[in-house]
Amino acid sequence: MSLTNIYDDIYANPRNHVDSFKFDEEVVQVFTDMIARSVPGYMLTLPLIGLLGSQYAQPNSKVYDLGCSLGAVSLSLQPQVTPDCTIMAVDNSSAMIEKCRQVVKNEVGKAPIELVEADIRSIPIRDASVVVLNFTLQFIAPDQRAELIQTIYDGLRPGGALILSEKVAFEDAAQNGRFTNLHHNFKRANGYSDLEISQKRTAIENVLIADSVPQHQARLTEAGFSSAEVWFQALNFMSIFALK
Ligand code: GEK
Repeated sequence: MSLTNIYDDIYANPRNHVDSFKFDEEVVQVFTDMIARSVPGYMLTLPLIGLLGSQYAQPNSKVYDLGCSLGAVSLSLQPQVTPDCTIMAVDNSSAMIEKCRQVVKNEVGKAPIELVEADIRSIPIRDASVVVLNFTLQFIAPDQRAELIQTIYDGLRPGGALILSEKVAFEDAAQNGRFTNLHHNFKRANGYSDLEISQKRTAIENVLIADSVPQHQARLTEAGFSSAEVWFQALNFMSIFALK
């Protein structure tokens, strides 16, 4: 089954009160369209994560897709890693996991994808060669991020890799403002109205908290990663590749 790409118009009509953003049934229905029109470079990162991941996936190891949503990263990795790997796709939204189950296919000769409905802060990470956090860490409370990164580091085999994609903030306020405007222009160019942009911003402002690239790199180094390089950036969205 392929994903039906339902057009995201969740914030198209004025609301008296804008609730905090949640990955619920309504969002799940439009998720593929929402993320593609909201995150610059998202569609490009997916095959590249498959390519990067396949270089570091070790035989008989686990590959983690943390905050898997509808399984896009898992599906990109599946044909590229050896079939004796197990891909652990984890998300704590039951609506996401339910829909993901309809999308993800396990075929003979390909690495199996195990879907897990759980909070990524509470699952064990063991015997991993590749861990992917594709736009997920930004939804974890900032004071809990270091512990999660440490758990990932500890669960990686030597030579293993973490791919961490995030929306980023800039330490300089003027620079931050310029990139925020650029991102809003990107959304406008993709068909979102000013009302949609503003209501979504209100919904997400206390839910998605962006760190800067130096903050991410310092956290990764502190956890023990020997390198943490930005390998991709589109406006204020980037991805880091960190090696154990
Ligand atoms: C993709 N990686 O398509 N535990 C588990 N899952 C969580 C948690 C948590 N504590 N917090 C948030 N999530 C995907 C896109 S979306 C990014 C990732 C976005 C899940 C949440 O339910 C959602 O599915 C995902 O993280 C974030 O490549 O929408 O900007």
